[in-house]
Amino acid sequence: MLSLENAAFTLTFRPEHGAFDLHPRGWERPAFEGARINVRYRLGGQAFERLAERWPDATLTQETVYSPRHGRMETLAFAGVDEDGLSLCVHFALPAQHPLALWKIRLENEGSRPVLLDRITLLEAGEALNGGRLRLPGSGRADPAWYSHGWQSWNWSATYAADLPSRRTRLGLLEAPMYICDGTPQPSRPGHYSGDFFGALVDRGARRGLLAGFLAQQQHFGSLEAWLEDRLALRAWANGDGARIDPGTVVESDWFAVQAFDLDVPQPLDAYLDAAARENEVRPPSARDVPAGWCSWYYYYQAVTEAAVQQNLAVVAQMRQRLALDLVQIDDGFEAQVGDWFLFDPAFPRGVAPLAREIKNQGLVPGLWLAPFIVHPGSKLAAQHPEWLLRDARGRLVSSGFNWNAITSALDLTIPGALEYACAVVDHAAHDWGFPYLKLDFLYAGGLRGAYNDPCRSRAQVLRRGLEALRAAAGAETTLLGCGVPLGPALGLFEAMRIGADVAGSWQPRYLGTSLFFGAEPHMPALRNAIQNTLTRAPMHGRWWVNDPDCLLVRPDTRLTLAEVQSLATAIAMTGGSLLVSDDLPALPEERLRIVEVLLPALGQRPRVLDLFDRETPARLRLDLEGPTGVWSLLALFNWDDTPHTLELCAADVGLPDAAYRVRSFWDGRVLDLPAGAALDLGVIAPHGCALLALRPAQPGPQYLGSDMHFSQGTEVAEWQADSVSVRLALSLPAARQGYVVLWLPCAPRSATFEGAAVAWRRECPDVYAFPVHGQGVLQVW
Ligand code: 9PG
Repeated sequence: MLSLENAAFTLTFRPEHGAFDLHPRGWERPAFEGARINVRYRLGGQAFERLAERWPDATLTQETVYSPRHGRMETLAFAGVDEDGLSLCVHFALPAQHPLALWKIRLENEGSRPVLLDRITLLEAGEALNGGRLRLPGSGRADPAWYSHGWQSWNWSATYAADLPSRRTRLGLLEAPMYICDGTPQPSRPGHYSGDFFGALVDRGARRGLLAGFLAQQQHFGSLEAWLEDRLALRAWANGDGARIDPGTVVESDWFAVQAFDLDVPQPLDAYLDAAARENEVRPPSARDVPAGWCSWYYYYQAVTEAAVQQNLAVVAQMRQRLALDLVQIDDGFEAQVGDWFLFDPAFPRGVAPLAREIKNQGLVPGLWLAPFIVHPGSKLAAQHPEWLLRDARGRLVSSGFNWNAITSALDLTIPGALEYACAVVDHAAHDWGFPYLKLDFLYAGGLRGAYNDPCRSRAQVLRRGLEALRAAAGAETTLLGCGVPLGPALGLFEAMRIGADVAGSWQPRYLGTSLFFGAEPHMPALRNAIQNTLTRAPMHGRWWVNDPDCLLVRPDTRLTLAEVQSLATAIAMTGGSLLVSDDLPALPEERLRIVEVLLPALGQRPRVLDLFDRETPARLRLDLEGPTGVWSLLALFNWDDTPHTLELCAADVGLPDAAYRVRSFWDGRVLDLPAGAALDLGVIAPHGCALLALRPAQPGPQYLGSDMHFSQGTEVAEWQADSVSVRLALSLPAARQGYVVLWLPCAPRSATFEGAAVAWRRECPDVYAFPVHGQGVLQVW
């Protein structure tokens, strides 16, 4: 028996059983007891399952090593060779500086015959699985739940309580290649769940949880399976995909990590997220890297034309003094066919390079959509290079899913010509057409199950190499947005990442004019599906990349209610990711344009998702802000029900200290008082609607409460000076933005000027006054 320790865990390894215990510091009991590791492979047509305890002549070494990414680590290595000459080594590592336990497995074929790797199980714990134990703290009020992370950008990610079934697509085989990672089980009964890359098992009674997941997916796609029934169980493995390990070659899993966390700390998953960022050498983005702009897709779809782009470009350019959008992104529809990227649709007779120049000439950034790994069966590419397309072992084309009215194919990226073609497309778009921003879509097609030209690569290795090649082709100077891409292998290669399903002009998914059969589909385009991951993947923003929550739609002629549009605007703005409008801008009425205007500039900050582990769709976001006017908390409270609901707010529910607060509600402009120790009645919130509130601890002197000019209700103020009788404040928004600021004043103002000219104020309610201003300038109140 051997033990390792760091500030977060004690790990005890029992070589005679090939099992280990993991005890999080501060927990009354180990989380895992008797957890197992094993490897499944085939050799000479026979299947083997090797458990660590049955490796003969195993050796144990314990040493301190220095990892360039994770610092000093106490490590334990257990190595042995089996009768077939396959050498196995389990490496445990407890980093001194990070509250994580890490382990990985290395296999070396020291025999004379090739080995086919099926899976490396890094964790198997729970009575139902192996006779070991898996326990969370606080048995008394046990209320277990599982945070299930989806495979690629569009996959529904959510926390399931033990009585909820997983959301699964019912579209079957047509869509399976898009949404199901081969190797990840798809359980549908409540209490049994799966996930990709990482997952978290939590106890909502004890408010503690365990994250289990891989730090990277450069070697294998990782799958997880969890059971929340009478006994908890968890299994996590790396999918070997049957890739061949030739004699003399080595395969190593990505690091597997466990983190114990408290559900109510500000960013519970940070230790894991930061470690994965380090492992993949992510360069952390700053708020300046958050794109704001226009995208052609969700109004024009494939019917986009050169003229449509030009008309919208003209509005973006002409409104810069109000809107500050800087990206104009052309989406799907410019190409002759998906796959034929060098041929153009007749609606783009000059191609796209002249548009890139026109966009640049306006001082804006041109962006272009491409789907370099997927191939339409009707493309010239499919006809000219059938040998580049991925096939199964029987030589049949592998489906990439049904889209563009066809069953699509994928490039086999282990064929040099196919990968070179995909890279040439990206290189050309960036450097010859002149697009410094590329949205690379349908990239999951580079990691499907198939009989690859190179049989020694796993799917994740094929995809990772493909993505690395695209990154190199684009050059470091190009901004890459990943879309439809498995998140793990993309880490460190993309500046921005689509983290959810497509948005649409309806709450539920619809197809052929009805939501009857498709209403419950979790991944299809729908407002509800887009917002889901905007909330549940919010913790990644700023750590792994800039999150792309998909576009904002504000036009009035969709099936969305105003409340739903405000919820979308709130979710996008509060989670800090990119902000792209996708309407026909010239046709937008003023009051809808205003919704876009007040979200800019984007804050770019990551909020707390207060109930990430408490509901399938979180309903409470909190962002703590600080500026010249002091400190305040921005809260978004959503009503995701299909019926109107009254909402109450008390400080404790949102983790704020019990005190008296002044509250301004952004979308309706109400100012309310939240007395200490009391609950505030916010009234009725419409179905799928929200309240966006700024809470400030009540003060005796003059106080800034917010404005109707920026959703943050405070970052618009660049300077603030106040004494008991006067206020001076300077605003820093685009000059052409009009609106009013709201102040709490201990006594009625006697006079007020903006930029030296007298202004007429309005009394909103006792002690609260609104002053008309515009985006830049100084307001003085006596
Ligand atoms: C262009 C679009 C837009 C959009 C992308 C992607 O069949 N499907 O499940 C499916 C999902 C998403 C999707 C298309 C089809 O949209 O997310 O922003 O660029 O491609 O074709």
